[in-house]
Amino acid sequence: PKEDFSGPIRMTTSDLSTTSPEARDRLLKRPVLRSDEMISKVKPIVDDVRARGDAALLDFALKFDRATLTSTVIRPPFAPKSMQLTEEVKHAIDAAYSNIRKFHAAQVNAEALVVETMPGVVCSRFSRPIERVGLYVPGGTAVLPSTALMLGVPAQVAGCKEIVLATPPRADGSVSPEVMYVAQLVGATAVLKAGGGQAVAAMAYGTGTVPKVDKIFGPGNQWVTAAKMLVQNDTDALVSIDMPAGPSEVLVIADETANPAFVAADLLSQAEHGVDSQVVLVGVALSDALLAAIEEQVDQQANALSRVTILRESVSKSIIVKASNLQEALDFSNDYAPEHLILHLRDAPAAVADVQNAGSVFVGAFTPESCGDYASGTNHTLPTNGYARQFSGVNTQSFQKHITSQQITEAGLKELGPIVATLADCEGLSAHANAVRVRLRAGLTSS
Ligand code: HSO
Ligand code: ZN
Repeated sequence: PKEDFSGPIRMTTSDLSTTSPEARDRLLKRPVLRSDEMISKVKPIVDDVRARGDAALLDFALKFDRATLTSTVIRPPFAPKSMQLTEEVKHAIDAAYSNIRKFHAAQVNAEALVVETMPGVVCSRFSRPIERVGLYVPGGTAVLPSTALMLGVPAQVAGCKEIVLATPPRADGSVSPEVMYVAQLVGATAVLKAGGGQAVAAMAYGTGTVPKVDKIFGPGNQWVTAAKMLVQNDTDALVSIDMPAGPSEVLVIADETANPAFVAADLLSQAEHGVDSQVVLVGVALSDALLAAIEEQVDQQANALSRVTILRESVSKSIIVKASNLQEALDFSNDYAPEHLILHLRDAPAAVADVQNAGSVFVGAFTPESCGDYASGTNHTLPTNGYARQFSGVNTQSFQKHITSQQITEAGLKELGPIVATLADCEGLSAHANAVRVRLRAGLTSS
């Protein structure tokens, strides 16, 4: 059947007061991602890059990006011509960089944590940068210099030595000047002109020209996600990834004080990312009039936006959930665990205390998600698909690892040693007990 492109652009409404627990569970679900299928599709690409290295990358650039490349890696210093921007764009990127840097620099754990757990027993924890990181910056329907900032800035402030920024080349073989400019700002040590699974494979295993990395970050389409999952499970690659990625989402909680135009604009800004974007509005005891005004705004604004075709599809799959009070709305949101949570509430700051699961929270009428997406300072690489229950968004510590250490004095060992020896005896591990007792005996005779 032909799709109807004339009707209003609207979401589907459910009322929690008349929704069964099973139906509520369905509202909380995201569409199923066929990850096994994607992994088997991307595997030949990953294997090919692993086997043939740069030659495979050049072939894939031609096949998938329609770009004829002679080399895949650009090393700094980058040609000024490749980073040419208008003053306005440069100023905007610089301002975003400055805010993101301030917020992420504050997250560097420069000071070691030192705790004397018993007299003479000192435990500490200190951090070190992950030495080599790979940042995937998607290409496709939009250039995403903002993603280059969100991944590059924490890598830079954490002190990573090798920063490989991968992005699909344009058909003329170049990388957008915005992304090149950011690559330079964040101190990228290599720009890899490759996209999809081939970029992930090149960074995971390394090629003749692409440095092998220790951890791969960044959002991407299903190919990128599947390739990240694949290489993460390959002990030969010895590489980790930031988090499982899925389609972008927002959940907006609005009460009667909400401005319908603001609410609609926030829903649409997330819905424009792709046809699979998830957009949820939870209304707190909203009047029919306000609900109708929001729906009217969604339709009106959507029709005036450039990505209306995408919006028509993503909005039609999105939902409005009616809650009778704020607690019910927050419970629903915590169960959904949205990537982004926007609070259009009479007292939005007070509601934050009850947020248990969310990637990032946008508090109050004048805090659009767009600001966090680009320039307020927080990171926009966030857990989707309900993973906000157990994952944090990308942050500076994602680019560090923590090492613990301990130092025990002879007096400290006199206290702690017998405890350890007893526990080792319990486990029947006499060499462990012996490592303590041999010292305690030596200590006794020497003193
Ligand atoms: N909202 C996206 C990030 C982004 N928005 C990039 C605009 N550019 C993450 O869910
Ligand atoms: Zn966005």
